Amino acid sequence: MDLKTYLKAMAAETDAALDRFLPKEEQSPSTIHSAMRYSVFAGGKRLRPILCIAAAEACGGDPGDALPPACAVELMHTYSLVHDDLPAMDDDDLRRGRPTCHKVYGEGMAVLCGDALLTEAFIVISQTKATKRYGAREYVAELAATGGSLKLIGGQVLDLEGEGKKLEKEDLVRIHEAKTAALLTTSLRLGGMTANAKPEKLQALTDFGYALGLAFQVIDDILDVTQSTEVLGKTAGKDAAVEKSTYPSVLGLENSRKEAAKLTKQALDSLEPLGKKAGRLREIAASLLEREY
Ligand code: GRG
Repeated sequence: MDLKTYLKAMAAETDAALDRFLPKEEQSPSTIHSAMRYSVFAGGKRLRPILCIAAAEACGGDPGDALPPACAVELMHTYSLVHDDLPAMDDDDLRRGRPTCHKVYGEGMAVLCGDALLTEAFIVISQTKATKRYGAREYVAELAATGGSLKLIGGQVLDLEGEGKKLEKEDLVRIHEAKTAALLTTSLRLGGMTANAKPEKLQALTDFGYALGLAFQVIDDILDVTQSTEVLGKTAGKDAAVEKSTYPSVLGLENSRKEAAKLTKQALDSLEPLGKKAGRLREIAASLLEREY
């Protein structure tokens, strides 16, 4: 299967599983279930679930077993986007090509929607099949650590406190290793865990996720200044408008491109211990460097 077909197929598998896991829209109180489904099925790339499934395959596992954690990381990701878009945070009107959750359902409902998606992530991950090394306790602990104040929330705090300030590259790394890289890393590790991966393999996935996550964020910052709102499905040029320090504003555009390439190479090198089975992860990493949205 070529990469394009694989990405489409795994995104479709994830969507079908999310549809099964999430409460139906008609389920009372329907407003919250409608808001949850509106935000989840808004056309995201499903990168984190795909990385989870591909990591399971890279460790010799069954992609079907990786679906609960794949859905759980997408639910956590979607919650973070819904909350990040709120007026009290980034105050965005557009996400995944549609009006943001609070624009459609109101701020109170968007807060609850994010809370419900985060909680649902734990309901879903608790259904992951146990292997010899890992059970519900390990899966839940892994996801919880990523959502907590040392990772996603902590990164968001640094991000909020950095607004309007001139940050150094090291500050950007500190923010994005806690946000973007942390969730990508956990997506990969959870996939590896469903394949009963040995600690050395999980370490390789951790190193890969760290470098890939930072590369993904550098590219995200580049696209914010080089792409249109239509292509991105979110407001382009937003970072500069709110005086947020980004890789292009700190390093310049050309050096940011070099940084993304360097981090992608670092990510690819980290996959060495996984051998040939990690071919799909290699393809995904290389394709992300070329992405246009
Ligand atoms: C708890 C409010 C709160 C925040 C946690 C992760 C995070 C911190 C906030 C998310 C907001 C954000 C813009 C993070 C940067 C990560 C990023 C590049 C998100 C976009 O990911 P894509 O491109 O989005 O994979 P799709 O829509 O394709 O899923």
